[in-house]
Amino acid sequence: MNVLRRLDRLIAPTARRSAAISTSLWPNRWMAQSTTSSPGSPSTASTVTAAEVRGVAQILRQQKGNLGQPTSVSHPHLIQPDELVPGVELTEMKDRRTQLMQNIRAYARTFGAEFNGHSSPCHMLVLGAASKKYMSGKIPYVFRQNSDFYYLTGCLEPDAVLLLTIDEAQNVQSELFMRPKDPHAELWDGPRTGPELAVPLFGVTEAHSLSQLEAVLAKRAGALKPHIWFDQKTSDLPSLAQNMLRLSGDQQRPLLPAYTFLEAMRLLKSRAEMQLMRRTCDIASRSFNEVMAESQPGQSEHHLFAAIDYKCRMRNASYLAYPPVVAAGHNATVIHYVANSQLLGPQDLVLMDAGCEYGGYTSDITRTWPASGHFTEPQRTLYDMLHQLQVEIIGTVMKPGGETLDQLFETTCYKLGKYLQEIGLVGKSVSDYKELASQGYRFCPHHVSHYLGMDVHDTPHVPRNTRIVPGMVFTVEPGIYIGQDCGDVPPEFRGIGIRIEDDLLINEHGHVEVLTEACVKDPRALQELCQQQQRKPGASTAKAL
Ligand SMILES: [Mn+2]
Repeated sequence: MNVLRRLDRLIAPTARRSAAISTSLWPNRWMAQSTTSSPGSPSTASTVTAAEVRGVAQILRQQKGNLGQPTSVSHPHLIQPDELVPGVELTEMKDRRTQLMQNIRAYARTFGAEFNGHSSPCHMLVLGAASKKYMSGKIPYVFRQNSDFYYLTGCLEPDAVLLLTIDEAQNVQSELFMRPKDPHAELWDGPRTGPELAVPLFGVTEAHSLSQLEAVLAKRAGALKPHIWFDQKTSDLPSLAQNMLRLSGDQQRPLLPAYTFLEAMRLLKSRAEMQLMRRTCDIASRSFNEVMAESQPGQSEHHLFAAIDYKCRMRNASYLAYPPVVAAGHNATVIHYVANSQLLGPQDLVLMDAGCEYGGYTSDITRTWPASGHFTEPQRTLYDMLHQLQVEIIGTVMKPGGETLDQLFETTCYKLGKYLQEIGLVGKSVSDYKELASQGYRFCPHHVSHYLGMDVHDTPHVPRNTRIVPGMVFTVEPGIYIGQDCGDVPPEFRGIGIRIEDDLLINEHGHVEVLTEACVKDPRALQELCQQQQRKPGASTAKAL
């Protein structure tokens, strides 16, 4: 889309719209939920009894190493005694399932006696796990669980299915459909939890073998006559989608999309999730510092990719959260550069955009630094300007001009245009707010923020004009990219790309926490850090890390 038109669309409405009205674009269901859920507050609807916890602990001891995923008994270095998965207790998983179904029911009730042409007070939600994906033949990609499925179950097995129901009396039942135990398959791929142990491990009401899926779905639907919620488009399991279409036809009920309810819950992090976000951001921050300190001209972008991956994993991250951008010199002007195969030149800036995943939660950092440890004059001018801008934007969060992510973006575009004018990259005659903002957008043609959580671009359907409230985590990532062919910019600035990206949490007290604060970005501190390697004896000849 034309840059100006896009800006026009973005700026004109948000500037006029008050924060209270801006959220009206999001369906009513979001408003209803955002007022009922309270981030960071202790759970009130816990349904796990002490006897249950003791029962689970005993089963885990008996089944040590024989379940389909790590537990506190098999992996005490990763999972605490009360936790189902790293950082999250079973009781929280159960509460999420209950909350989701209550939210759906509350939403439907706002329509009165009839919802979607039916008067049933019952609801059924079906959600599939991710399936295994293959590179070629029998060679699998690394398995990553579907984020929604993991959020609601903590279950790490592929192909499983979750069924949630809420009846007239508001009883929430949860059922899991699991791959059955299979000695031959388990010999190759490792143990499966199986339906029997899924009940105590995941705290569900019932569990079945996957082969019973169709029969059980039909039975529950027949008994409850519920509204049926299923996200067909994002389902990874073709057979489940077929089952659901059949069920929808048999029951004469449309399949209703549930993703907005899940995203509204995932948008606001619980205390446990806040801790996981702090952890994943800290791992990536410290790893970044080491990579920056060790980098030097002559190395390959590829080496820095390997280094950040290695350092994050050594701090117990599962893997990098996305293919990183490691871009030296003018490669940094390509926003999604992922070739990562060029050598670092002596005068190059290096832009690295990388993050890791810890306990299912992602970090997302960008830093730009001089490979040699010394900025050139034009590099330093642009870096100082962008650094100052980024710090100011962080300071604007939850204040006028920063009450939503879109407002942060608008403020960024305007300030960037203004600062570029001050250093002579934008003509002195420009004084109009909109024109300055469009000049800023020309040099930074991407949004300055996205929500962050289990996914890197988390809760993507939550509008970015939603008011920023406690529990939210998002990035602040202004950049400046000047192509080599940018004829109207002084030659010394051409071919420079810089981005500085931090991850922010609004904690339960309403304070802004910069989760990636440990990652060096101050220009003076950055130069000092990057000169460390150069000072070491024998550092004049570049070596691989
Ligand atoms: Mn980002």
